Amino acid sequence: MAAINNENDFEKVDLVSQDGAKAEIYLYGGHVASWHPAGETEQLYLSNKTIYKNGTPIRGGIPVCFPQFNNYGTIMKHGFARINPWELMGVKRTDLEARAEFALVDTTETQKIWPFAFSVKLTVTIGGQTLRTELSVTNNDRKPFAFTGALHTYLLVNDISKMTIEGLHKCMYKDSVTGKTDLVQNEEELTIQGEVDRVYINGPREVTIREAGRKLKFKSEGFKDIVVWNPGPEGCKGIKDMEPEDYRRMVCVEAAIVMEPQEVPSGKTWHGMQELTAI
Ligand code: TA6
Repeated sequence: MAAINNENDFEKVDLVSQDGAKAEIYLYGGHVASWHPAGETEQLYLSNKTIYKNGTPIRGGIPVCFPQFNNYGTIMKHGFARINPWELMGVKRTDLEARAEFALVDTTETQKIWPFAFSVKLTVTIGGQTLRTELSVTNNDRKPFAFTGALHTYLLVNDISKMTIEGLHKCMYKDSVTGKTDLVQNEEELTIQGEVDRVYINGPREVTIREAGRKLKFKSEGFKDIVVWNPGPEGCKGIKDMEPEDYRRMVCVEAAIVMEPQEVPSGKTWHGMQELTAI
């Protein structure tokens, strides 16, 4: 069911809906690497310098960060979901949508890092102008657990200096560059000049990414926070799997759980969703 990509030998699913929307999802990381809304061009940034190697996360697309966001916890940065193989559970097509489901469950290796029995389901749905990514986390353990995480979405932009993000006015955020907390965004619209790394705490359910001739609506549910990240020129030079100028053509806007870990009692399931719509 999953086609082999010959360039890098990582298995991926090429999802196509009846109206021509397309997505590519690697089993490695359960990683959405490409999305074209129906009749439109690529909307996700994927680095040309991505290293397709076990143990290294794919740079771009939508890495799934689980069970840890960045260093908010005790295990490796952004958790292990993005560097582990997921299983393809099925692909479905209706008149309106195409959908693929992936699963990641605990192994002896993950148990050594994070001692819990879990199953995570990722559902990727495309159709028309929308890409929906749903994540559900089930606790199969006898004890409760808590996790942080994100759908670390790299959006492709034409020119970062001309892009704005609307919907974050008056929102409270932590500046991860300076470490300052309890800040409030006074600007009506967020523009990116230099390095930006912010966690909007209990962020809005909807923001809009706007460029000349293009608008992308970002919606989320279940994920309490929103992260906005661009490494800026200096930061980008230090990232070995990005071109030095790539900060100009990407911005990460991420449905995330950062500041308050999500608890999942034994036997229960948490659900979260992120939806992008090109307008
Ligand atoms: O989501 C933003 C962030 O946590 C930044 O602090 C930055 O480190 C970025 O993720 C990328 O992390 P990575 O481990 O993929 O290089």
